[in-house]
Amino acid sequence: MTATMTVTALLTTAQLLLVSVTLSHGAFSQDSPIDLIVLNSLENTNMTYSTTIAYRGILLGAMRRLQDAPNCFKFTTREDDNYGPFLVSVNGLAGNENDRTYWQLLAESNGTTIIPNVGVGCYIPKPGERIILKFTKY
Ligand code: B12
Repeated sequence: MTATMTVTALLTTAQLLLVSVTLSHGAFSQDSPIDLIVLNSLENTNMTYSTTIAYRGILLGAMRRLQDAPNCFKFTTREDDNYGPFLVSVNGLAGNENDRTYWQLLAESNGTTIIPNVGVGCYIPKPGERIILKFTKY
């Protein structure tokens, strides 16, 4: 009788722990697919890549995974003391202060496009969101 009660108590504790971990960590989620569009607005060219984003993962992680996969996506960043990684070049094309060009980060979902107020090292894409890296002028 006592042994049964102890086992029941232990099981209940374990279940509570699992529920608490699930609530705080959002279950044991799998990576979600996202599209990454590389858009050169000055030459009117674009390329679409598919990659995955970890649960609540940063965009930079998805970009690194894509870069490590056998496709043509390449990028470089420069570390900024205050804001983290600044996206310098994509597929060999770099922004340039003289030409006032840069890679802008955009995110599109349900037909609405936003300009995130953080860079690739901080932005957390939502599942299904389309990320646009747009070569443009400022
Ligand atoms: C000018 C400016 C830009 C210019 C910088 C180029 C230039 N030569 O002027 C351009 C247009 C390229 C730019 C781009 C972006 N910017 Co900006 N930018 C600014 C701004 C208005 C002034 C920066 C400045 O000149 N400081 C004075 C100089 C002397 O200091 P500095 O340290 O040398 O400045 C450099 C850094 O700030 C860097 N920089 C500028 N923006 C960003 C963004 C990120 C993520 C990083 C890592 C570095 C960085 O470029 C500056 C010149 O070299 C600040 C807001 C502010 N009032 O500070 C926002 C600001 C820094 N930018 C911001 C953002 C979000 C971006 C973008 C990510 C926007 C987007 N969605 O595309 C992109 C960067 C994309 C990428 N390629 O990684 C945010 C950063 C917040 C954060 N916590 O990440 C700020 C604070 C504005 C905001 N929304 O609140 N930006």
